[in-house]
Amino acid sequence: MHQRKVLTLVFIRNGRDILLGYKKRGFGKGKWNGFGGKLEEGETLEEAAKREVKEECGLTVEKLDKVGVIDFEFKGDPVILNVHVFMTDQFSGSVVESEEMQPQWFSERDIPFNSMWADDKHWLPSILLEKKIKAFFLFEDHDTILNYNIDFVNEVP
Ligand code: 6U4
Repeated sequence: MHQRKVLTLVFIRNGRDILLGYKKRGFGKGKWNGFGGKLEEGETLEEAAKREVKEECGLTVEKLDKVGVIDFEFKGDPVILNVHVFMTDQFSGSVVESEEMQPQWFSERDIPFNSMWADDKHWLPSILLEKKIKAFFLFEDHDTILNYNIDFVNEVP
């Protein structure tokens, strides 16, 4: 039987720029990623997503758009990561480096896909075009995708 671990992942955009964080520790260390993590006791997905954004890059976000849900399975691992992806262009405060993340704005034309999770290049461009997705990725190891599926949906489940 598979266990599911629910996680959030938030992308913040400002016009044609997108904020990514260079992960300094933990899962995905050494990669550029959106902001997010596990839910704390009693939190909704949105509350958890907002808290993680604040903790990891210093910004306060109000309205989050639900843009995707992605299940990640690692071959031989019973834990499925159930990642809820959000996007927003409404934020306040200033960007601050945290212990976990070094944030940096990137032009949408210059997203460092080679230094991100291998799945990101398959779906992040669609999200930036305001499409919504429901996807599944099976990884062999942290760098290799064995197979995947992406469905475009009107509403993220
Ligand atoms: P702590 O609290 O330190 O144990 P940490 O190891 O930093 O947590 P976690 O679990 O809080 O990580 O968050 C992992 C983050 O990585 C979440 O925002 C989801 C995201 N993530 C996981 N797999 C991903 C993938 N394949 N592609 C991607 N983001 C992914 O773009």
